[in-house]
Amino acid sequence: MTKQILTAVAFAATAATAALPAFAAEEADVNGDGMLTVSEVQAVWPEVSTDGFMSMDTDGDGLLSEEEVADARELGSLPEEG
Ligand SMILES: [Ca+2]
Ligand SMILES: [Ca+2]
Repeated sequence: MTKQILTAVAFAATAATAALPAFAAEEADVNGDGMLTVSEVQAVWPEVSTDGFMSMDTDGDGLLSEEEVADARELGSLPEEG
């Protein structure tokens, strides 16, 4: 029974990843520092221009924090997760 559940969970995770046009911010964060650089963003959202990135980077530190990503999603500048 447990094995069946684990298989189902693994399958669901694989299917979700394959179908996702948008990535979770944690997946985009290649170096795992909790912040997204312009290259990390563009690796998963190639449609985001550098200008677009700068407009999302509201405090201008050159990195998107989780909060800035959330704000960008609210404004529709970044694709929603899943
Ligand atoms: Ca990062
Ligand atoms: Ca920032």
